[in-house]
Parts: sequence; structure tokens; C-alpha cells
Amino acid sequence: MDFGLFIGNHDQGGLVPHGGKLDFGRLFAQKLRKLIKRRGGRWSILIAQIDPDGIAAAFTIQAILAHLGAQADIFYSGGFGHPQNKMLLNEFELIKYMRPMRELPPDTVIALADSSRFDDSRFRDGNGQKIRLAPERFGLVIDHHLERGAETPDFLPIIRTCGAAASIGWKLLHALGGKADERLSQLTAIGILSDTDRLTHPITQQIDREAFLEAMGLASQQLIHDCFDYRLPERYLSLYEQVLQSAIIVCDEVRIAHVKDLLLEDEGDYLSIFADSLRKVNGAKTVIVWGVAGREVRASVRTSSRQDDLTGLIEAIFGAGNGGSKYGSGGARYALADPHVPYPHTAELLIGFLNAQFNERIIGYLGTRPIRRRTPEKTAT
Ligand SMILES: [Mn+2]
Repeated sequence: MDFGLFIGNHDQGGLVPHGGKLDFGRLFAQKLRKLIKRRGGRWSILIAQIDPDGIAAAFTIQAILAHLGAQADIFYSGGFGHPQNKMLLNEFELIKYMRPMRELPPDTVIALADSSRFDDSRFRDGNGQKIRLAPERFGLVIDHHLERGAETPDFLPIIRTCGAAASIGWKLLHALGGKADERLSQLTAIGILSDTDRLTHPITQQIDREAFLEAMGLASQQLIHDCFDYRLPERYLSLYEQVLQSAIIVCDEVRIAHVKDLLLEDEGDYLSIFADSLRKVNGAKTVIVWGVAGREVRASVRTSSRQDDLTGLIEAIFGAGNGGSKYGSGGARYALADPHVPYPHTAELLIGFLNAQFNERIIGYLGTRPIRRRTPEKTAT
């Protein structure tokens, strides 16, 4: 098997070519060494959106680069609001090892973890404003999403359709002869479980199962359990109540809901938990849950349809370039223009306006009318 099938492309074949791990690792090492020689040894690793897979992939890339003599700091976009991210943050004191994206130096080579879009809509500064990065800055991509980048002497994309970027990073590190410490093993195991719905998602591949099993060699079963058995604050329930009350059936297939209160920046990550939960209930194929968090509009979108163009739907509602999706799961985020950032007493008006606006846009896109309000089932009297 030729390595080109793996390096620079995504394919459905096996990761380990017939030549064996050593050859594969050697070729990857050769390419990356050459790349480091051409572009220098000062790198920045970028996580487009904090989640366990992105974190694991970033630390693996750091280990890979260190193994080849290059130095890299990790930068992130997004926040640690999701309880799972908070848990990893505390357990591993991640804040000591990662910096927000607005501190990204202007002159380092960028390695992108768990994303393959140079113009990823999730690259944001502290105010939610989009950060634009020159495409030439990117030297390496390790991702499991479906976008394809062409390999050049200055750019090595390693993109393979599988459950987690962490799985690919893990295999590459070991193919190079590198070793994972306990922290990297833990992060990898949690990253894989988190992105693959605990190894049950249909996108899960052999590489994910293998990497998970290997990573568990050094990982703590208790921490894995704690990460998926997280606790939420009391306020979560009142926000969830608002979501349930606002849920609207746009058509038989699509349901949209929002949080009526202003969310703190951190609380924006609850939207994905609400969307996951609504998706589990009979009645809608696609679920959209949005809210205003800090100065941003944020949304989480889930679908069980394999055919639907989820990105198209997301962009139709929230604007082109403001969101994206993969494997039935997606989201949007964009910063409100400065004069529109709400005060506590204008929040209701703003959110009401956005609600009307999004509903019109979704109807325009789907071509369905009318909206049927969700009527709670009455108990017999
Ligand atoms: Mn991922």
C-alpha cells in the first residue's frame, strides 16, 4: 500500500500499511523532518474549539514535534464551559500549558488539531471576533473531518475519516517511535470516547478502537468514569426549562429552541447538552438549540439524518461562515455587532427579535409553513 493514501488524503483503508508500522512511521517522520527543516522549529499548535479530542490531538502533536526536535506551544479558541472540559482543565492544570488564541505569535508555523479549515469559523479572539490566519502559516493538519487539503512541500495534511483526531495523533506518535506519558494517555482515551459517543458512533473505525485500548494502558478508569458522569449546576435546569418551553416544531423533521436568559460565556457550552438531549426524544430528526452567550450568538445542531446538508441549514439560519458541521453534529457562533450587545434589560427584546428572525430564515430555507407551536401534552382532568 502506498503511503500517499494515508498521508494527505482520507481513506477508508487500514492505517497500518502492509509494510508495517516502522515503514509508515519512517515515511511520516521523513516528511515531517523535511517540513521542519524548510519551515523552522518554532511552531504553534492550534485547537479550533476546546473539546477533549482537540485537547488530546494538540498534546499529541506537541509530543510528535518535540520528538523531532521542534518546539511548540498550544493555543486554543473556545472556552472550557462544558463540564467535561472543566474536568480536564482541573485534573491536568491545562491552563498552564495552553494559551488563548489571541496570544498566538504572528510568526510561528501553525499545526492545526482537530480541524482542517484554515478559515475555521471558530477562530475567535476574546471578544468573539473572527481571527483570520494566512493560509501559508499552516504547516501541519491532523484531523478526522472530511475536508481535503493538498499536500505541498510546506504543508502536510493528515486527514482521515475516523472517530477522533486523537486516534490519528496517537498512531503517528507511536509510529515515529515516540512515547505517550500518563497525561497524554488519559487525554487520548477521553478524547476518543468523547468524539465517538464512547466508541458507538458509526464513524468509529478500527484505528479508534486500537488507539483507545492502547491509551487505556496508562489511563485511569476512575477519571474516565468521572468525565462522563459529570455534574451540572442547578441553573442548568432552569435554562433547560426555557429551552423546552421555547421549542418550536418548524416541520415534522426540524425543531428549534432557545434559551431566553442571557447566558454567561461559559454557559454557551450547555447548548450542546440540550441539543443532545432533545435529539434523544421522538419527534424531530434535526434539532437546533441557540442562545446568546456573552457577546456571541451560539447554536448547537444535531441531526439523525445521514443525507441532510446540515452545514447548509446552519449557514442559512446563522449566516455563511458562522458555523459548520460534521457527522450529524454541528454548531454556529458569531459575535454580535458592538451596538447590539444586549444590556440585561434589553436582552429579552434582542432574543425575541433573533428568535423571529431565525424562524423566518429557517422557514425560508426549508420552504415550510406554518410553524406549529409545541403544545405540552395535557394531563387528563
Ligand atoms: Mn474531533
